[in-house]
Amino acid sequence: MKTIFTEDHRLQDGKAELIDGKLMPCFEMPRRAEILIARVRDQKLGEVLAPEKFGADPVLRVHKPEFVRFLETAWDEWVAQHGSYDALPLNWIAPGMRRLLPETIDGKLSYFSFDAGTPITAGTWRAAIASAEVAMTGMKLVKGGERGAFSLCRPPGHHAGSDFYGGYCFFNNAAIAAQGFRDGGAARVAILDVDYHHGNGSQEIFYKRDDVMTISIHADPKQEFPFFLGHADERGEGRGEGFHLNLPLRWGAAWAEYGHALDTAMRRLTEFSPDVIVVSLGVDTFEKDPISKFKLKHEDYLRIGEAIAAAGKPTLFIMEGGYAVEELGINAVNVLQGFEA
Ligand code: SP5
Ligand code: ZN
Repeated sequence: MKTIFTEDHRLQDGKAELIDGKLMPCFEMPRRAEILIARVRDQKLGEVLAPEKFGADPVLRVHKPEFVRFLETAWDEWVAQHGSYDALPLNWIAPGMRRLLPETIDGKLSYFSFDAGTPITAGTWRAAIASAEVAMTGMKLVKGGERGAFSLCRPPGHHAGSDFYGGYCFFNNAAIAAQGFRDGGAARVAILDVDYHHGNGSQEIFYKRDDVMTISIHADPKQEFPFFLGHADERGEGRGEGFHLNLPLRWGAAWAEYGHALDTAMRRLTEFSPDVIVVSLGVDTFEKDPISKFKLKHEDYLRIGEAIAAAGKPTLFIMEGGYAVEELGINAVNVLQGFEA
């Protein structure tokens, strides 16, 4: 299958994130994409294409204009206030407080974010737009008749919601592509999220809708980031009720548990009968992932790809997480090769 990739991902190169009570080098680093594209080339997965230009228009189909405007100017506002180093928020809203947009950059960062793991840098805006363009170019390929395509997105997207960023994500690439399919004439789109972390942004964006189903298999939010969404009883709201599925697994889950959840996910997906599948492809479920606690092995990723292929739908793979950097390429490309087998 074809891969969409751009070097512009390097423009997001954060220095540090707050994790385990310490400022540590960012786990979400440019080397991740280098390893991924190297594996795609080594394995001769297929042609590698540069993204087309789409600008901010498709981003504005799922994100609020004030949020998009904020990300465009956040770095400059931060530099004017503090100087030229990465921007991180320091505090967030608590129950009983009022969600009013502050005037100053520190307040705006707090307003539009949900963690201190996602630094805004000089290149964040351009990298995030480029990542969305990688997703949209993959969307166009699949819409144009490709059975599968791999959008090698970086930075990732599935934690970003309609008006917030966090979890290393700025724009929700999978949601942007899913909306792109809808706008291009698809009646029903399913987002299948296999990243270790719950796809809270994707769920938030589509929760009240029945045209884009979200299904996520992830570490139980009772134990794991992002903690406040992704519980099994969340099934959608209004027209969306019954069109959103969460399959949380406990820390330590290995293929036995994972494969069972994937069967459940694919059964519900198939019943929905989408025109197209968007896969939020995180491989931080790997046994050696440094920030995660599932136990998947290299060969399990082939099984994930095969299970997705069995649905028999055109499928767009959107890269999300995975931090065992040196083995990232093996796991992600195994999913794609399992799909193609
Ligand atoms: C796209 C994606 O995978 N984002 C993940 C964001 C995770 N943020 C930090 C989670 C912290 C979990 N605790 C780490 C323990 C390591 N010792
Ligand atoms: Zn993740």
